[in-house]
Formats: sequence, structure tokens, C-alpha cells
Amino acid sequence: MTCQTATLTLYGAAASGSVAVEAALVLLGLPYRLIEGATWAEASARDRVAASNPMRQIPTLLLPGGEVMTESAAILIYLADLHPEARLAPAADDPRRGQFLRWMLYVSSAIYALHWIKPDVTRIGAPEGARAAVVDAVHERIAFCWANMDVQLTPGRWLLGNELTVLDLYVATVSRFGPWRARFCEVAPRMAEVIHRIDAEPRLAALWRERFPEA
Ligand SMILES: N[C@@H](CCC(=O)N[C@@H](CS)C(=O)NCC(=O)O)C(=O)O
Repeated sequence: MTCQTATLTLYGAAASGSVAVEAALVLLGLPYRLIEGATWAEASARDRVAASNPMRQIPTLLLPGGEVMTESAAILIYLADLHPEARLAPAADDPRRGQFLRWMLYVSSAIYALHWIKPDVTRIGAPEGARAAVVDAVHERIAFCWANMDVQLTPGRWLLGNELTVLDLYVATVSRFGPWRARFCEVAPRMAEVIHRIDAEPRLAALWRERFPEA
């Protein structure tokens, strides 16, 4: 399940979690080859990524040399740690490291993972007829999780204080998924203020525009 590549190869899609990884790669100035495909909507995109990631999900990152990285939070932490000079993650001995890891994993497991249910509610054994109710319930749970995070963080200019980290990129991306930004801003007003700053970050504004064209 490995293949030799000259550079980074990212399986991703507009309006998906891969955009957080793309944002990190832009800030790090790392070139990458993008293989575009909306896995949640197209079987062909799922089939394409399956050889590298049997979960058939994006983001999937192939490192130079062929090693496969999956799991958005792990990819973001890995890239940030590999390039400490860019200061996109607190170092292991930084007092902010614990909360950084806590919230990275929280966004991944409490929020992002729930989106897997939505393209096909029969995945969790719900009847197709219950689709609207299941999706509503998922969105309510996600809104609750954002609110819960918002009351426990004390953002500065960025979510963890005065330095932009991959947590900012992650929240800026996942908060664009259902129940969408308007609800996010309502339930997480303190994070919303920071997220608007991330949307406007000059090095990323073009990427957000191109990769979230409908937002
Ligand atoms: N745990 C994974 C979740 C990734 C994920 O859910 N990706 C979506 C796109 S945003 C996907 O590929 N879905 C395919 C599907 O629903 O079958 C991560 O954090 O990277």
C-alpha cells in the first residue's frame, strides 16, 4: 500500500476537510499534487483513494517515499511538528501543547467524525426515510459540541492565544460544514471572531475563496 512519490500527494476536494491540510501546506510553502474527488458524493472518488486509504476518505496524504497519512488532525499535527520554524503548533514542552492536542482531537472525534453519517444514514442502520431527522440530530450535536468548545477556550488573536496554529485552520474549515457558519457563529461567538480573522488572513484568503466557493 505504498508507492514512491517525488513530492506530497493529497487526495482532497473543495468544501472538504482536505482544505485544512491545503491551508497548512500553503502556510508552510510546501508544494503538493492534488487529486481532486468528492468522496462523500462520488463512488469513483472513493474508489480512487481506496488503494491508499481503505476507509475511502479524504484527506489522504502520501508522503514523499510513499508513506500514507490519514486522519485530518494527525496530518495537521504531523506537518506542523515537522516544520517547527513555522510555529503552527505549540512544541511538546510548550504549556499550550495539552490544550492544543485536546482541541485538535476533539474537533476530529466529536465533530468531524459525525459527518460520515450524513451522505447515507443507512450507514448507522437508520432507514432512508429518517434521513432528514438524522441529519438534523447530527447538526444539533455538532452545534452543541462547538458551543461546549467555545465556553472552554480563551482565544486571543487566534484560538490558542497570540500565534496562529493548525487548530485555527481546522476550525475554520470544519465550521463551514453543516450546520454551517451562521449557526457556528451563533453558538460559538468567541471562536467566530477568530475564525473571521482566519478567513481574512492574506496568505489564505485566495485558498478559502477557491476551495469554499459557495461559503
Ligand atoms: N476521520 C477522518 C474523516 C474524514 C472524512 O470524513 N472525510 C470525508 C470528506 S470531508 C469523506 O471522505 N467522506 C467519504 C464518505 O462519506 O464515504 C479525518 O479526520 O480525516
